[in-house]
Amino acid sequence: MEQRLRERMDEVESALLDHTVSEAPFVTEAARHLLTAGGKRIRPLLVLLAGEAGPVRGAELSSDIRRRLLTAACVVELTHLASLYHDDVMDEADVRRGAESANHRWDNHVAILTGDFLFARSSELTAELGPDAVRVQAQTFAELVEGQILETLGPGEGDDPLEHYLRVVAGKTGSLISASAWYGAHFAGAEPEVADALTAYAAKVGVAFQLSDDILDIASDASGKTPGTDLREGVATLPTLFATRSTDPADERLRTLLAGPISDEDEVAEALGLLRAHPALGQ
Ligand code: GRG
Repeated sequence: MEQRLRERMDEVESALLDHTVSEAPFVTEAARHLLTAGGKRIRPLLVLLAGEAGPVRGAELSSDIRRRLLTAACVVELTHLASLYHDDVMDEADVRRGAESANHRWDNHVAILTGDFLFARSSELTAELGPDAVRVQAQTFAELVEGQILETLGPGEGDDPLEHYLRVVAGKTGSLISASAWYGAHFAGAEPEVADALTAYAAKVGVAFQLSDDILDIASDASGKTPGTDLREGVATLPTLFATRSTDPADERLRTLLAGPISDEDEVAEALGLLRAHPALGQ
């Protein structure tokens, strides 16, 4: 990473620590639990990268623009963080970012309320950025939640499962990644067409990012999560959709296993083995 970007990411890191302080020491501890556990920070990084698309391209940004980009970078990471706390409650996940999830470390009440606290801090910061940012933040949050609700419901009668999956992914992951690009471009003063193009591009990057996350849930235990979460939840993802679309009699056992949530750990391991060896999914 370029030195200038690295320095600004360090500023983001220290601002995130500041924004997670509460007068109640326990709330600070719970809010910083996942913040300090790791995370790639791709959303704040995208804000800063899109912030290079303004008219002063390549030159030093004004202190006012830098301050707004820093604020926006914190907004997106705090929103993301809030969603991770809630997601782990919904998934009953034990591990996040290679650490104990908050629901496992404490309980669901603490995890839900810490997510709310982080989202409140994110909203407070968004207000500093003005009404356009508040509107984008509200729309993004609605899309994120809609994506998550659609995933929980599964495809409706007559819905194409693949189209449903792509709608879920665009909402729960694409929306915040796309908003990150908009914040960066917008606050750097980029032309509206440039900001729109970057926003649309980032929405697609977000979908691709989630596809790869879903593949890692099958293919690897190196993603800081326990593999097979989606199988236990009965959530269809691209790899399981490919496998269940196949009419090959050799896939009958896999289709049976993937018909619903799998609670038996031996069956989770069996389904993971069959998916990893599936010719349509590669090695
Ligand atoms: C309270 C904001 C809020 C939301 C509630 C639970 C919920 C609605 C939405 C869940 C959205 C969600 C967790 C989508 C998955 C997105 C995803 C790909 C997470 C992993 O992102 P990475 O790889 O994680 O960027 P790190 O740990 O690197 O930050």
